[in-house]
Amino acid sequence: MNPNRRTTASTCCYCGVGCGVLIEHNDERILGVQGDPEHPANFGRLCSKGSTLHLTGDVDARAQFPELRLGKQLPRARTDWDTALEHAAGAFAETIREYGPDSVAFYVSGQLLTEDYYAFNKLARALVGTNNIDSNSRLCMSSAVVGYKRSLGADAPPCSYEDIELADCVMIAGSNMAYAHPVLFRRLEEARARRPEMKLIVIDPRRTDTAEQADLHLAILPGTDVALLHGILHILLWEGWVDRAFIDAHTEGMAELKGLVRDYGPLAVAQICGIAVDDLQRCAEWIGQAPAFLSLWCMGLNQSSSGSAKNSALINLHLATGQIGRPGAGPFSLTGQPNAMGGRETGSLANLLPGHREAGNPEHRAEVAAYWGIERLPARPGLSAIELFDAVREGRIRALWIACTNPAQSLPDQTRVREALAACPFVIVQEAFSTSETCQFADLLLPAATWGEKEGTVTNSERRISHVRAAVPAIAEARADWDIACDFARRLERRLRPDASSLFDFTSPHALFEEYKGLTRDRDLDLCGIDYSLLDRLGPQQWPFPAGAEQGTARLYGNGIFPTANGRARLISEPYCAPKERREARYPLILNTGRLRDQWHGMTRTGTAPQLFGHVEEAVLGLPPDELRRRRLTDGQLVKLHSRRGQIVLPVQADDRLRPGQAFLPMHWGERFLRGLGVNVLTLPAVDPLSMQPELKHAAVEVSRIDLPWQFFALAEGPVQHRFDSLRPLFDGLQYASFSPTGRERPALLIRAAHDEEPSAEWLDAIDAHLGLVDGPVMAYDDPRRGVGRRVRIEQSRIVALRLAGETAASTWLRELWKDSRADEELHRWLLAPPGAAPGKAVGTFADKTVCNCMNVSQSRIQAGIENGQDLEQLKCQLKCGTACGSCIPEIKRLLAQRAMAASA
Ligand SMILES: Nc1nc2c(c(=O)[nH]1)N[C@H]1C(S)=C(S)[C@@H](COP(=O)(O)OP(=O)(O)OC[C@H]3O[C@@H](n4cnc5c(=O)[nH]c(N)nc54)[C@H](O)[C@@H]3O)O[C@H]1N2
Ligand SMILES: Nc1nc2c(c(=O)[nH]1)N[C@H]1C(S)=C(S)[C@@H](COP(=O)(O)OP(=O)(O)OC[C@H]3O[C@@H](n4cnc5c(=O)[nH]c(N)nc54)[C@H](O)[C@@H]3O)O[C@H]1N2
Ligand code: SF4
Ligand SMILES: [Mo]
Repeated sequence: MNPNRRTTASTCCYCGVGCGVLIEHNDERILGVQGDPEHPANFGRLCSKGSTLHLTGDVDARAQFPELRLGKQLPRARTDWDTALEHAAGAFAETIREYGPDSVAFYVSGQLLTEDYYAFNKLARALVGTNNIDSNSRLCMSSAVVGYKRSLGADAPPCSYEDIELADCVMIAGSNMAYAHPVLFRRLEEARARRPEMKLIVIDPRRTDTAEQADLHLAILPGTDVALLHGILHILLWEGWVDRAFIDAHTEGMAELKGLVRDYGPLAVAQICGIAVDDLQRCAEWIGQAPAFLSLWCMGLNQSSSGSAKNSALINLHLATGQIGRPGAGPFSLTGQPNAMGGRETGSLANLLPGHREAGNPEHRAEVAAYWGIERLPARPGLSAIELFDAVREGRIRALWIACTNPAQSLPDQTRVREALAACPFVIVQEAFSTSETCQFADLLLPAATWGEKEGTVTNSERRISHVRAAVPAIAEARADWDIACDFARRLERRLRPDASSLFDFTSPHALFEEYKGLTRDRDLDLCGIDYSLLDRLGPQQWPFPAGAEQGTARLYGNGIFPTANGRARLISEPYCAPKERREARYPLILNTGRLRDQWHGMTRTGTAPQLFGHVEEAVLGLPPDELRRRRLTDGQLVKLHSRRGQIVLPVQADDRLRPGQAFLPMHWGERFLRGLGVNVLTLPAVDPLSMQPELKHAAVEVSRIDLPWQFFALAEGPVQHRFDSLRPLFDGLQYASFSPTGRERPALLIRAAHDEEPSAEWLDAIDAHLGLVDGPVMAYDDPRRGVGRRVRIEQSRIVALRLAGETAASTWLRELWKDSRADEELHRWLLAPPGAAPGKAVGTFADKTVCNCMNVSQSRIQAGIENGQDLEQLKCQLKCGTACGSCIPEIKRLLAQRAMAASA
């Protein structure tokens, strides 16, 4: 036992629930994670991602040293911080002098801490003098920002998590909370178990695990939310289920809105949305009659060309029924990233300024300039993410700083994004993991400290600020984001304003926080009463928390007064508009993209933990069974998935939770894990006109069968990230290749590939060399005439590496042997047998999935238990599934329900 083992309270670095974690560590390393029982977001719970944090972040995948290249054709070479930042400051200063301040831009992230955000924002606006600072929150929360501001006057989610438990009717729209906000979903499940009368409505085109738990699931046609929400309001008005007194006293715009929703009668709406009139009616009734009505929403509403209208239409329902400012009531937007809220508060979107101010408002600019002690802030509007990358592509932006986001994976229309990144004269990437797709475009790579290594604050979905604490020192030469930004800023100051005193004399994140908070004074989010020591004393706090306050604010607008000019909330009238792309003959399917339970975005972190691939192992396109049949496709078959903008090759799988005409692909797969430019090569850059948020959930696509007779399969234990790095580029020439870490106890890399013809023998030799399949205890079989080859490496009577080329029929069977540490006679016999069927029992197309990640329980074992008549409690008792983090419980319930359905049919 290491005597230095101790615990540091911090937060989870994934989703916006903002759970508290207790990090167990010694002086150098993180050893374990537990939920913090004292943290008011999770009270000790963690989901499958949070509870495996200590298993992620393989040092081999980390960016460790600054790296610089002095020409696009050259490789980057390791350098020191001084050289790196001097070079950067020189390049920025030169670009600014020659082309003006708007020729540089910063693209930052909702995963930065508030202090990091503030430093970058001040750097861009005060020092460089540009509003070109935008964040990946543009892809995430910007429609919610517009929604709140337009309707309520300020960007403030008015509710608390507790309200989810207190509501009588909860409506979840465009959110797969069971996967994306699991700990909150757990709280909702527990509340419903205590109060079964509580109603749950889910609006999602897919029957997700979240929808599966609903009392009413409205599987609307994608993109039709505005019509649906207006249809609900139409019924509320018609039936008199509105709060007249509240409307009269606290809102404006009802006359116009009434005129608009008159046209959204139940029949028309049911038809637009593709749902039953009765379901629409029931939905309105439950909302209208609920003593307390709360709605939760996320990317299904925000990531849309009518994202702002969807937000407004939803908030309209709350204003019309007076369901806001009371316990258990209100429009509650779920934030995606851990500190998307902090980004909004510090004004780190092109159109914002710190303290919920507007960059386009001259008074706001003057206030911030005065606070910073500079003459003025730039008046020219900054560019939002999509426009920003267009400007880079067109050469209007010539120096780009990217921090804590992976645009070469996450932005829509990757072909264009990559043209931009390749064309930009100077790209800085400030990254914790050198494996992100964007790193390949970096002229300067700056290694960033990350989770467990950095200090600051974050704000979660319920406006609650937590103190994020470092447990261990940053790896190698990595530095905290705020520190890098400030160091660079001081060097740039010496070039741009040599005579002035520094604006960046910060020596700690706390100093940044203290300066930042002054900009919130007397604003709606006033958090002047908070400092780090208060958070350490009282725990995480909700803003507003003005100076002198004793505690934070759980609920806003209890008095019916809104932060608008006349104190009234606004009912917004926006008609329904169809999404930008529609189904048509050439592209008859709508591609929806979203989250998996156990992966995080581009998977730089979660992708280092083999056990997080147990639930879903590889990129697979989900299609409704009918669509598969119509195209004569079967499970596991490779297809070409194409849109107007690009294509990828991957296997298909029947998914009966999708309606006809729809397809679903997880958003996580980028170029590293799947050959091609990833899911976003297909998506379109159309944006919402107000929020500028792109439509990431609605692209017209088609699938076509692709025949790739030459197949490849390999599995090798050992240093997974090293193997990944050396092998991945070798597969660039193939039409299909997919990579996944696997193995809980013995980590291994798994590769599947296919091509239309047999690659060269030299290519295969190179692969074998990397896999350790050339010499030593390697058994081989080659049939060059048939193009079939097999290699298996056996050490201490166990398979440690294997490779099949030409034909892969035995792959699943071999994998089982590997997993069970068997290398018996049967293996030897098979190895020498001619090509053909694999030995052993018949196995499914896809590997058996691990439903319960904590206790390592597979779907087949759960299904066997269900066949034996076990219910949830018995399954928990016998198999232990669902007894730790609980993230798998919705899925187990679904499997139980499926069985019950099958039995009654
Ligand atoms: N496991 C996991 N959790 C995460 C993340 C992660 O990467 N992994 N990321 C975090 C982040 S940054 C975010 S933003 C959140 C996202 O959280 P969510 O928004 O809940 O997740 P998504 O899966 O992107 O999309 C939610 C649902 O929107 C539905 N949808 C698609 N089109 C429409 C439509 O037109 N109308 C409606 N009503 N629904 C539609 C999809 O079918 C999908 O089920 O998750 C956060 N939590
Ligand atoms: N098709 C499709 N595309 C989508 C979405 C979708 O639903 N569908 N969702 C969109 C949404 S909502 C979001 S939020 C975006 C997310 O998109 P990204 O922001 O690109 O996602 P991440 O992979 O989380 O990128 C964060 C990067 O920061 C690095 N990093 C981690 N910690 C630190 C740190 O402390 N400092 C620094 N400097 N770097 C760090 C990580 O290694 C990672 O590469 O994706 C968007 N793209
Ligand atoms: S719900 Fe899961 S991913 Fe989100 S903050 Fe909590 S532990 Fe982390
Ligand atoms: Mo997000």
